[in-house]
Amino acid sequence: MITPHTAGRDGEPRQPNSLPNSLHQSPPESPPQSSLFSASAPRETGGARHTDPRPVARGQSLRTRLGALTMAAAATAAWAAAGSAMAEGAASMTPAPPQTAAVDLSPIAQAPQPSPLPDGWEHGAFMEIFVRGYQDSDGDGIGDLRGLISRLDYLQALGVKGLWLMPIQASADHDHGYATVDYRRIEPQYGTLEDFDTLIREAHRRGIGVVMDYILNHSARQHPLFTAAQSDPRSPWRDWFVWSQAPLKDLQAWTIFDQTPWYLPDGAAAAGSGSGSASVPASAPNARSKSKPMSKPKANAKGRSAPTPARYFATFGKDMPDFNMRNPAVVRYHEDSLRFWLNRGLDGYRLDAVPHLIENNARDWNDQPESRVLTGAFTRLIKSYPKRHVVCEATAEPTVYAQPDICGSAFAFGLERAIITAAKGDGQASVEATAQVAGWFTRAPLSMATMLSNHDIFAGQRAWDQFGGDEQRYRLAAATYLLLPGTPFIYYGEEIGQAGLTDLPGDQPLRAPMSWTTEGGFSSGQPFRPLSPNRATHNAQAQAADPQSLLHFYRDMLALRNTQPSLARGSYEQPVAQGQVLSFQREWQGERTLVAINYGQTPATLSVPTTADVVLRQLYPVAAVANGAASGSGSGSASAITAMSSTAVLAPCADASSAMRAVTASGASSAATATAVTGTTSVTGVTAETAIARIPAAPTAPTAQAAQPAPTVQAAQAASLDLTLPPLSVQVYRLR
Ligand SMILES: [Ca+2]
Ligand SMILES: [Ca+2]
Repeated sequence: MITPHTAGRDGEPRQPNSLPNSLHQSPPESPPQSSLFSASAPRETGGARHTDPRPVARGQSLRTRLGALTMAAAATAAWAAAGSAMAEGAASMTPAPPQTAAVDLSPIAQAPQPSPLPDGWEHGAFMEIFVRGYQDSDGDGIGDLRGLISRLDYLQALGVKGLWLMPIQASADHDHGYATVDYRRIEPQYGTLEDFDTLIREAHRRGIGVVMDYILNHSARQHPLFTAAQSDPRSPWRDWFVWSQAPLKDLQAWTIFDQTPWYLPDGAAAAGSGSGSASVPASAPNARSKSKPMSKPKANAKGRSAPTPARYFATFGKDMPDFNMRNPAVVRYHEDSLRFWLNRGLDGYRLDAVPHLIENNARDWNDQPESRVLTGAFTRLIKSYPKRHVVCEATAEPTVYAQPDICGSAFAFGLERAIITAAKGDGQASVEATAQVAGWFTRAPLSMATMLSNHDIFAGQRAWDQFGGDEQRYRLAAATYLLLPGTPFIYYGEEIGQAGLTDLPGDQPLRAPMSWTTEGGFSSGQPFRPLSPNRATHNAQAQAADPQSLLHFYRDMLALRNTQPSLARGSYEQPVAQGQVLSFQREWQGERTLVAINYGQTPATLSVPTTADVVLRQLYPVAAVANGAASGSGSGSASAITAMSSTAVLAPCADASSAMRAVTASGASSAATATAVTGTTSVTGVTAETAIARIPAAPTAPTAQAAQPAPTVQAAQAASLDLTLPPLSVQVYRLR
């Protein structure tokens, strides 16, 4: 989604016909598709043959006065048809829609495209990348695919396992890319299909998957099909979009994002003055509106002069007209276009704005049941390819869209605000937010996508700006979402604390060029947008050289995810919110980890329910003893666990021997075999010793554990760990 007020603001009409026709290269696995090479579309094949066979449903779809029951009946009919279209293979499709010289509309069959990625790759952290702002390779000031390819080593070193590319298909807006003009062409400013293929290959070589945005709901106003549709009501593509000839007063009930979604097309003033002759070419600017109006019965469209000009429907503002997703031809076109990229090895999609696919009336336009059904069908198509991932943008009901029958994953909108509020540490607000964070994944699918912020201002400013440059609290927020369940999406530059811009409209402050060096390092030419104001201190090069940097902190967190499967894909258990302290445990195939975060300014002691005889191994912070830099206390040291009765106390200590002394001095039961040994852990190449202590079983615990009925064993052997957490700290343990 892109917020309407900024959409397409610099969207000068493009000239799609003038673009290099590089798309006329089928992937090697695809069967020859001669229709790809059609130079032009035979006009006579258009019109009625491709008219939506469900005029009743379509005609009713936007009528504001119809009751919900009528809507439901119409929708059922519509979705019986659409569903069968989704179920069909491309090869068995009904005749292809007429071609236009400007865009490839040909059917695309599924070509087997195995994935070289490891199972479960999608549980690793992703990076959301705005290609325009990432790295320019040729000095034109605009980021491109070759630039991104040159930064794959950086991304691999950071530990990301997936990339989400904001739209890279040809678009009209010259910025965010959500106004698509060709779904099967790379944005020329970004490169070519060959560059895309290279990107996929090079990413895969580094164990990184690539998903990209796909905008189902709308195209650009400059999309050739829309320009044809708006200029001729009898265009074969008229019904690919949503129209109404209802009087304006009847449309006033519609308000989406504080504005009307109904717009007059270009040249609308002349509507109704043309000849209406069947011989009028598609491009005739004065063609009379003869289309079946979306909100009027078919019988009203008999060639009489229309009382009002038809308006098109556009959820996200006039520059991005909604597709008519009740038209099976539109659905098929998207199916084919999705396959186009999957056949080339793409690893999945971020599906944009899916609750907006279908509208029913002025009240029922958001998250309609039909949108869920359709989204689920697209997801199934994508996942019919091996190891493909789908993540949806569904602000309405993210947890619902994350269900396997719809998207499987969806962004956890709302969680980001709770995390940031908790981490800001501001009194009661922080306490309440901590509880919200702790409870989130008790109610939400663990497959959700998490983040701190993204390219949309509705999801907040860049994290740096939200924290006012408080890097310590920034780290707590990062640790929270990088260690919680879900697939985390880091917003490019977040890992170096890149600041947003000021004095720019809309979302633009969020999308500055990536800060690679003190000078910027983004382009040898004039960047398309000002560079981030804090690049002198917060750039990738400087932070890579500083082990204490935010970048290294992100690397550490991702290394934990990448080395502890429980943190990447494990369960979510024993959440505790105790004031400004959060803790939870994760478990995967017998591996159990414990995360504890103190958002408070003062030390905290956290009682963590666990079982007796547990072994804790500190994974983070990594002890510094291996480097001979051990300190006797603080978050950088190892910890020892002491046992007193059934309560274990975790106290910082420098190394294993002091851990042992601490255990002994604590008065642990002499009968118990309290032990402390040194262990070795390797995190991102940092090898360090950590202290491991065994908590002896509580004296009262039954000795014949296996003989006890499970419920009582659990109760009898319950113990608790009292973790001592320094202010503003993160601790991660492995429990065994
Ligand atoms: Ca460039
Ligand atoms: Ca829509």
